[in-house]
Amino acid sequence: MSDSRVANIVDGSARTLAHAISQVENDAPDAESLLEAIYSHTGSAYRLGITGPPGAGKSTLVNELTIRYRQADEKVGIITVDPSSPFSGGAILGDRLRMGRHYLDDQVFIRSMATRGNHGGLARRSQEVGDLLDAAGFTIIIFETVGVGQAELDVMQAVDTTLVVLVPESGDDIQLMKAGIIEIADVFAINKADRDGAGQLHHLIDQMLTHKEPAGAWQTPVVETSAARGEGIDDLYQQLQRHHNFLSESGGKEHKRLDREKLRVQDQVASVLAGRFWTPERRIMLDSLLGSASPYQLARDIVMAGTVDGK
Ligand SMILES: Nc1nc2c(ncn2[C@@H]2O[C@H](COP(=O)(O)OP(=O)(O)OP(=O)(O)O)[C@@H](O)[C@H]2O)c(=O)[nH]1
Ligand SMILES: [Mg+2]
Repeated sequence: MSDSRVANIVDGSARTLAHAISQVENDAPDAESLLEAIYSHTGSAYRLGITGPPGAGKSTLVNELTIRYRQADEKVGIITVDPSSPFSGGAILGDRLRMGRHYLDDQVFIRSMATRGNHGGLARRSQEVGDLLDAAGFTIIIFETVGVGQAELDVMQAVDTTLVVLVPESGDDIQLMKAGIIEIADVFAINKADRDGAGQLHHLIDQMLTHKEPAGAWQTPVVETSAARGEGIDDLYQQLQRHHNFLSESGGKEHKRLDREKLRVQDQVASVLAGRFWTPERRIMLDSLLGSASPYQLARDIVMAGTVDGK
């Protein structure tokens, strides 16, 4: 059924790809068979996640980096994940302006993805959308997501390299979100370095990094950029390439890919088991017992009842 769609995606049809992404986003019934069918075409793309506070200049950086990736003849897929927006399907107007020229380039695919308030499924969906782009031949897949909260951490589970973008004023925030942010960043960019305070923040991050558990031999670099002026971007680009090479050479890329697959298998098993478990009888049982004991007790009772039935 999905054979021609698979062929279209692999052949680079933007329309089929866009439609397939919507299906994944909406948990459409045949999304799973499509993902299964494209699986053998995945595994080669490099996935880069970019996160940071609202307005830090993430999209401006994505635009600049995309110029470099295109010069290196990479095919670039850009997914903007907006954890606060229920809307999707097209990028917002501002980004259209910032990434204007790439909209005309058929080797660049830009799309925004809504989260529909479903944090749990965000990591999985980001991976799946990444797989679709991977199968479509995109060699670099960039996920941009705003903030540094749980939703962003979920998205960052789906990538090889995490770039955290801060601005000179982020000093106070970073103290608060310490652990998380230091933990997930493979590369830091202090953007808007044309403003005061970049040096202080740089120093603060360096200090915090001295306490970070090293991930193999990787030392997290901190790069000062001014995306709006196009400054520091070459350095940033090189640090990202360096991390990509590091991952490829150390086996870390394959390790991350397998980790992602492991989560997928676990997800899948949980959903198959839940699907089997919730027979009409058990649903009725749940409804009739609700409120009679704690949810924990009820869960045990319902599972035990199943065991007694020999199921
Ligand atoms: N001064 C200065 N302004 C910048 C710099 N980079 C981006 N900006 C401006 O900051 C604003 C926000 O830039 P975006 O690239 O949209 O930031 P963003 O992080 O993608 O924003 P959200 O996706 O809305 O969180 C725009 O007006 C940019 O022109 C910079 O290096 N210096
Ligand atoms: Mg943006």
